[in-house]
Amino acid sequence: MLNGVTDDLLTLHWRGPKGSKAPKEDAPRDGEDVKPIKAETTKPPTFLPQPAALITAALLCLLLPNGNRWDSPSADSTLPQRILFEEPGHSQEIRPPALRGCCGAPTDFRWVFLDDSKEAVAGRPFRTRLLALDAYGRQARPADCGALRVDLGLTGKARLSLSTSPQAWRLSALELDIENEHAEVIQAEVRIESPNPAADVLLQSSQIHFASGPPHNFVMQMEDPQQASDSGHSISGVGPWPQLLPLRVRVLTQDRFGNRVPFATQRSGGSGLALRSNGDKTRLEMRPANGHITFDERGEGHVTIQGMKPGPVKLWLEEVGGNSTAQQKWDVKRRSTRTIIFTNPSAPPQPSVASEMARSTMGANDEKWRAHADEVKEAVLHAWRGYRSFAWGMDEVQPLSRSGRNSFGGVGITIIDSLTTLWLMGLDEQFEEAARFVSEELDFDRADAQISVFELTIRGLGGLLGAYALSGRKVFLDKAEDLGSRLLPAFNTSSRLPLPKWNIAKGFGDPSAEPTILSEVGSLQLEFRYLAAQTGKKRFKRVADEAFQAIESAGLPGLLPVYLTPPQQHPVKAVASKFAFGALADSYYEYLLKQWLQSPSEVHFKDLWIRVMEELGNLVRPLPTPSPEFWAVSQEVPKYKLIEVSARGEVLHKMDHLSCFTPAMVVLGLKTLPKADLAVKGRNATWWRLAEGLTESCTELWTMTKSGLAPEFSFVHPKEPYSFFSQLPSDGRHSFLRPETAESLFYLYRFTGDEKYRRYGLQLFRAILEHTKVEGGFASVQDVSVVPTTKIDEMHSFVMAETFKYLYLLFSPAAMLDLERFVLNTEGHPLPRATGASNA
Ligand code: DMJ
Repeated sequence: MLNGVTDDLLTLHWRGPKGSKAPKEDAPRDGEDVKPIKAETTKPPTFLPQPAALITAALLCLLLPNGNRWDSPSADSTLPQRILFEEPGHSQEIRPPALRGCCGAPTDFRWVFLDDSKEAVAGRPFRTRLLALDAYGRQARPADCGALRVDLGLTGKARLSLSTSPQAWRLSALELDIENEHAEVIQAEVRIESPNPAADVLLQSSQIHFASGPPHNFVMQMEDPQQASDSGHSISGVGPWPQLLPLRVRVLTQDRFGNRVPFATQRSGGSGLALRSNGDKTRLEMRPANGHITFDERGEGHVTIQGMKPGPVKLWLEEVGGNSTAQQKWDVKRRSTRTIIFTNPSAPPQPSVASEMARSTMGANDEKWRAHADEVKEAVLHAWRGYRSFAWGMDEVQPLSRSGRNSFGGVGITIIDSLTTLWLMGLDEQFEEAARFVSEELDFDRADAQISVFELTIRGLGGLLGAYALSGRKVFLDKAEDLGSRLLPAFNTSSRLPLPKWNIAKGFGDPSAEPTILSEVGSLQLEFRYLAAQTGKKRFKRVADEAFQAIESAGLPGLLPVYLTPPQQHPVKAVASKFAFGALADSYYEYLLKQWLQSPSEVHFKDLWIRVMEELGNLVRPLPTPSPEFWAVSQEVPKYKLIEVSARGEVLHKMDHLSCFTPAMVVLGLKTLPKADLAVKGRNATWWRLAEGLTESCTELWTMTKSGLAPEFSFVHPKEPYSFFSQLPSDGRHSFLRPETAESLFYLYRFTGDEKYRRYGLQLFRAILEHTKVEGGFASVQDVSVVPTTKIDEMHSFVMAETFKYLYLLFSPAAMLDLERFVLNTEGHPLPRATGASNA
């Protein structure tokens, strides 16, 4: 067996048209004086042809003297006819297919199993290559290869891997990556058809043996000889306590897909596993006393434990000895940790760990909403699988055509942007997959394109730093530092406002004469400041602060127009443009508050934010500071709308869905600003009403349409009660499944506990499921007022990064994400908050 392939079963034969002529003796063509790599193919081909030989062949092709390098021979030129293939049972002489090649038409194919991987492993793509050779054993002409139809037949659960296209010939080689989640032997068969109607078909068939992957799951099962019940967490014994109740702990190791896998053989250096606990001998005894587990050949081991008194004990497996990294060892512990509660059956029943958790972390209604949180998790899994199957490594999946697109230079932004969601949802397997991509495949040198500095910061840096903050894994910080360093020169402008786009692979950006977008330069600071704090490299903070100071240097505290002068222009000035809280401005305002939460000693951020809040009323209808008489007659909170004001002061009655982050921001301020700040001018009451009223309108943006999805923006009637127009604007009736309303529902629920926000969230989620779900993920929609919806072939990375994350958090207990500890960047990635800014 070689490379996971049983070579003795490999056969190669032409199935030629009946009665086809015997191939003639081969002879080099005019001007060709080359040696074939391998001329004969009457036997099964040799596996693993040396790459060097292929390169030599390619060079020889290029050096051909008679100019037929990539020229086609004339249509009627005689093709070399020399190959004799065998069919099982009888020999048959067959004419090679009438194709042309660099050095000859493809007449001979080798299917080889080339890869760094030493064997086919369940869960990893196994690389194979199909090589097209001409009659002399040299590389054939790629253009002609393109005309070939290649089919791969696979048995078992094997499939062609996500990134594989059976048409994408490169230098006469086609990569066919095969993957399988099961450890099994599969039959794989390649068929090749030429476009020639008298097509010859080459069949090659082989067996591939997928071995189990490395141990990933560590299963501990209690085998109780005295009928103790194991409910998953809690174990009760029989008879009065203290009773030494010996329990056999059965330990199994499995790969990611649940295939049983012996632990010992998978790790180098002969490491072993030991059972550990947080209890001393007065609480728990083990046999053997050191907890070391001896595994049998099936990968099963045992330790006996005895609880010595009632109460919880944490158990986990620890890797001992061997060469595994600290990270791998930590993973073993993390994956295996389990709490067991030893109970005294004669005493009143003790709460299980789950119910303890429920009590400490779940509100009264959390249990009820858990099923909906699980549904959101399922939706993320669906989206992830779509992306993984059709666009892995690319920026975004195109869920209709089931392909991918690179809208951010091909850095795999969906993977980076999804990390924190996967972590929070406990989708460990998918998180590990994403983490592996970051550590093994993510290469910013390949992102040779002009990419938005803002998007790379909030999605790329934010995603990596959030993953680092949650998981503590250094690889995320290292990659963030790499990305941050590549972005630094974009800030090197005369104004200190960064260029809008930068090529992180080559290190240049087109000097932009376009006005600077406020939100793009005003929401980079959380990420760069956190990066500086974690790496100790002050330059990251410096560039972000200088950009922020450049905005301030325009001399307009409070509301700012959406455009500033271009980055190369100094001094910075505001450009006459509209004032808005939606597109082009949004996250600048959000980051004023959040920078203060990140660094509470820098009160000028808070002061600036309060100033904005003081002016925000100008962009709200009805005005949010009604007279006391108004409140005297109405306790009802108006459905506030955010409108825009042009440079000349005209009101534009239009509300962007993007502006729906505002209620979230306002309640976050209400929960964190010092009480003294909120007591001034009735801010507390006004802002609460504003947040609640705006949330109602944002929800209405969704529920008012036929599909239940929100349009990109809507016009607002210019008179009381300032309702939305029922007719949607022709250029605003699409939906990208944006997250802002879900974001606000999450914050409003978190800070008020009012269950209506969860109900609203469920309505949003149902509309997304019903009208956007397709096989490849969740598609954007062309017109939210038409059902069935016409879908757009795109799924933005923020759908997983934010929309589903906020819905999941909305339906989950508060402990899922502690907002006292974390502040979410504008893409929904949690970054640590400094302590100190909270009025709770
Ligand atoms: C996200 O990338 C971020 O939330 C950003 O701040 C605004 N736009 C999108 C989502 O709509």
